[in-house]
Amino acid sequence: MTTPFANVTHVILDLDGTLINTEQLVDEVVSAVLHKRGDFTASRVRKAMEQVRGMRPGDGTRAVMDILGIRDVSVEALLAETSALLDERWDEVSMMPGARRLLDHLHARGVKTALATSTPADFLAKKMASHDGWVERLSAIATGDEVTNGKPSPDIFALAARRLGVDPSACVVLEDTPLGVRAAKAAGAFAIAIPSIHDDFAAYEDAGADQTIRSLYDLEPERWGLPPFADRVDVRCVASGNDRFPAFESVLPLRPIIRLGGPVVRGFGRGSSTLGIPTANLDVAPIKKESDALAPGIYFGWAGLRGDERREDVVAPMVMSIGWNPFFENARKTVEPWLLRDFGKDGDFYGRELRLAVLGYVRPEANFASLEALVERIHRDADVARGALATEQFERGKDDPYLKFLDEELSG
Ligand code: ADP
Ligand code: RBF
Ligand code: MG
Repeated sequence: MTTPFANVTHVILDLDGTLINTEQLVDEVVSAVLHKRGDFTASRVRKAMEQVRGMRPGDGTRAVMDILGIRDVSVEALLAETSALLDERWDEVSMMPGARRLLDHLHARGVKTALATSTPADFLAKKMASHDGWVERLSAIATGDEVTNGKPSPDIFALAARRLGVDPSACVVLEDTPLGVRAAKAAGAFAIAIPSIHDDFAAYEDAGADQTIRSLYDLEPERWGLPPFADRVDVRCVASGNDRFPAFESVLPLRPIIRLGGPVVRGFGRGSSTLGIPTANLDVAPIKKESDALAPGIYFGWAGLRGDERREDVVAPMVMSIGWNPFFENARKTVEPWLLRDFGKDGDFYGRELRLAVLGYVRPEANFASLEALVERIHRDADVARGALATEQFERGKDDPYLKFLDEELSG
């Protein structure tokens, strides 16, 4: 048994970047508006935006204008400009990976939850218009317009706790921004940081986070005295002759499963050469929605690879990495499956269509002390994947028509 960090009874949730995936959209829209107001470098705007993440829209706009020295327009006018653009696009926003699972779990187990969002109530209604009723299942909502001071002030979390009828010390807060973590700690609550934007973890520690995790998939409610998730399954790993790892490992089945695909492109050119592990990279841009539905991390599933004049279509087990590869500090997100089959002389996939049915989550992306340790862990991931895909639950995933390009043949 792991020792709990705390014994809380209630959960307070930040909205943007924690439950719903708004941060990239807001960054994109606000940055574009800011760039029109001065000759700023992209990195200067990015840094300014970083400093205000988590603030109320008005506070954030004012702060960003101060940082960049924008004076030829009022805060209200700039806010109206960005709001109008965002209102056109809120329907693009989906939930963060693992958010639905968490809300369903807490609701099913009778744990009371509150939303503590910097968003004012009138913005919130527009933002949530395309979401199907989970907001109504929360016990309390505290919005940015209801408090005198926004995050990093503790007011919003104090208000949320009051509405839940408990002291903040009985609450754990889930937050994706350093300012939000700071606010939660100032209120006297526990705080779990879950960075939503590919980010430096140090800022969250500085803000006083009690724990930092890479996504909601890695949340362990029992660590906080809350009921544990019951949906992980233990799989017996296919022996790799490596006794440094236990025989069983738990994986998280994805509900729903995620399907994504596209032509195989060139990656960083180091999979085979540096690691001895070839990974068939997909272009992320055309599959942004599907890949954003997966938290950065390691997954398993089945791959369907389109044949050509010389080669047949194949379906093969796969283990894949999605994210920024902390060990190599990639600047862009990659989606890269390793197909767990030896293709020999047929192993050139470039340009061929690859389709993936992603069935389960194994672990978060990690950094490693050495290349050997990374390689060893990836081989272990493959053992976990083979073990999982041999169970009835996951084996049948290989019959997915999507992997066999049947949908295309049907539609002509
Ligand atoms: P890149 O950086 O271009 O992705 P890698 O060194 O990672 O190059 O090798 C990946 C390429 O190796 C794939 O695009 C594919 O053409 C080939 N390949 C051969 N066997 C496999 C396999 N089992 N899984 C993934 N890719 C493979
Ligand atoms: N890279 C990391 O930096 N950290 C990881 O935890 C990690 N896990 C991986 C797991 C699997 C199953 C695979 C196939 C790759 C993983 N990689 C990881 C990515 C690896 O760095 C990448 O394949 C190479 O950089 C080649 O592009
Ligand atoms: Mg690769």
